[in-house]
Amino acid sequence: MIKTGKTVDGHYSFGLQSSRGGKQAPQKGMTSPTLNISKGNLVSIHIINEILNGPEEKSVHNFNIDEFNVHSKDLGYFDSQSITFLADKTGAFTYHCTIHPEMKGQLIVK
Ligand SMILES: [Cu+2]
Repeated sequence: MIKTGKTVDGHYSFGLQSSRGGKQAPQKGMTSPTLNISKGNLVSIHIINEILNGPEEKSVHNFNIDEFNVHSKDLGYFDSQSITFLADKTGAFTYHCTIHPEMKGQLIVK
């Protein structure tokens, strides 16, 4: 499960959320995690946008991995979407939000 968040310096980033549930305080200082998966796996990613919209700042995000044709819709506050794709090639790929160029991380398929 991937959620949106902010880094210490206030930029947007992606973060991981455990699927165990329970209360989690909003985390400051997230950095977009590197996702490691094995080739041939069917990968299911659940994306949720947990950044509240500010008056001057529409917090809308999306999630994309171009090489695997993964493209979420634009997610408003607390919108979520699940995307499943087959990791059918190895390498290092970038996942990113098209709205915020600083929101990106790496997907490693081995
Ligand atoms: Cu974004």
